[in-house]
Amino acid sequence: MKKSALQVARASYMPKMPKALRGQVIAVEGNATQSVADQDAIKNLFPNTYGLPLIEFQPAKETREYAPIHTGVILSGGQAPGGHNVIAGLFDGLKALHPDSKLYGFLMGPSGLVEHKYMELTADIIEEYRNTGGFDIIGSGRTKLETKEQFDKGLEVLQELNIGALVIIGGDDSNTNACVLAEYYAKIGAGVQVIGCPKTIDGDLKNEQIETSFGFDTACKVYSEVIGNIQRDCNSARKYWHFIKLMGRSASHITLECALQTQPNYVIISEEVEANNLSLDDVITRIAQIVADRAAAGNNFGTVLIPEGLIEFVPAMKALIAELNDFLAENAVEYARIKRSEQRNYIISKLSAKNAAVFASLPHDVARQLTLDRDPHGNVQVSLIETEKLVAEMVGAKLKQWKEDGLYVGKYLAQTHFFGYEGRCAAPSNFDADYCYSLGYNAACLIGEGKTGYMSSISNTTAPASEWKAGGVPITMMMNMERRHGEMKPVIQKALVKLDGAPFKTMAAEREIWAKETLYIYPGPIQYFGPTEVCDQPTKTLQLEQQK
Ligand code: FBP
Repeated sequence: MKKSALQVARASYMPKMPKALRGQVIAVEGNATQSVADQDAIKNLFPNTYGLPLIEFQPAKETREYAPIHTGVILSGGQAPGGHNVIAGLFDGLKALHPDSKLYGFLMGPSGLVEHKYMELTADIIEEYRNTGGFDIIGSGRTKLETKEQFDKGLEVLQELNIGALVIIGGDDSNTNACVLAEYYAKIGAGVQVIGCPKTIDGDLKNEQIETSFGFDTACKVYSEVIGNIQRDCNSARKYWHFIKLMGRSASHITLECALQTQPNYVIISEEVEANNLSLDDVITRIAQIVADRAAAGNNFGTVLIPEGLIEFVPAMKALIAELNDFLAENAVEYARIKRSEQRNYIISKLSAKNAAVFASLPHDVARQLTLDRDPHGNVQVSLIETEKLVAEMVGAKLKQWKEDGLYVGKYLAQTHFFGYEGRCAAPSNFDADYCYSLGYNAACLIGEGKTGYMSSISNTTAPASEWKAGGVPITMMMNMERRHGEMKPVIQKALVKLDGAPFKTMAAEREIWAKETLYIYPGPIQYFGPTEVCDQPTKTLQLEQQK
């Protein structure tokens, strides 16, 4: 494969690691843990993996002999920068346990395990992928591992390859499945440990123990670079309003982080919309007012950041989506038989009166996008809903009305953008390169200690990497019961933006002035070589959250 000069130079980057992981480790165990909510239900469902203690690794005083352990690895769900370094760290960690340990990659996500598609990851292959973006080393997929048949089928290939541990690199849903699998293999005495790693650009897999998911840092820096470029263009031509939708599923972490990095004229935070019980019209009115005020000051331009999950948080839309989710799950076969031209009326006829009215009031495209297939975990595919166009058009319609009423004079030309896929496979920032390598290496340590049902955890991440803490968090500790596909299921609780958290409060304290004045920040591209303050800074979200 031909490589760019940067890729060649980057290949030799040695990820920085916590001191504790630089030699052999001992596991220091804390007290028994419990799930964040629904303790009885989760305990019943996970009798073998519930209540395990938190683990922190410390440097070992005496060296120990480890037997070789063959391990499988799966990349699950959406790509996130740094996945290759998790695998590289895991490989190096397993080899440090015993040079005869082998690493197998299951191909194209969890389906590789079920369909017995795999490859051995040798030192030569790993070398090619160190510090690179993407998940192409083994590919990724969204197959949900949830049935006994899938687990048993997977076990066949694990036993055939003499694999004693499986590492699942995924988001909240994939780590939930990792835990279900750990529980099942523990229950049947399969002799396979299962360890999870926190991946997702969305930043919504975090809690007291897991400070951030990998990929969030790089993806936000890539989006912020491009938002900065748009802002500079916007401030040069002074003729467009740019509506920029950002990935992130339900949570607005990416949007909030990008706002902190770039200071746009307005940023919508879905969690705030819900908390304040705002209608879509309230949100549109606020933006139109900012456009009108800036126009009055001679500024017919600006930028608005929109989280891709917005629609789900507008209370009326949320109720509609919840009913649609259940309806489509229960009537999938019948719905599939309805002609496309009749689907809209069919849905309207089946929904409760209130939700049918909301559905009918939506532009046809947006309404249809809400009925598209859910992903395998039952989530609405919000990246397919063109909220940026919806918002830009609705603001335009409101301004037109205000113009007719003599309330607004100004020009309004809108451009829309959606940034998501652009950032998911970027070459990892130094932070993600270091964090991911440590997560993978640490997963090997958890395997060496015989643990199962744990998520690899690296914390104290705003300190220099040498001071990071390494250990494991029982996955059941992060779980609660939620409704999915019409049924109550145990799932890892998604972390949404906290309105009383420092990142939101910092943005909220500044936003009036961002709206009025033009205070754009142009962050520029990620830097890999140079001073620490340019190359090694974690996200503003992490810095503000960890500020004591
Ligand atoms: P994960 O939750 O699997 O990490 O995926 C994140 C994400 O990039 C979301 O931000 C986005 O909504 C979704 O994946 C898009 O899914 P797909 O890759 O299937 O188009």
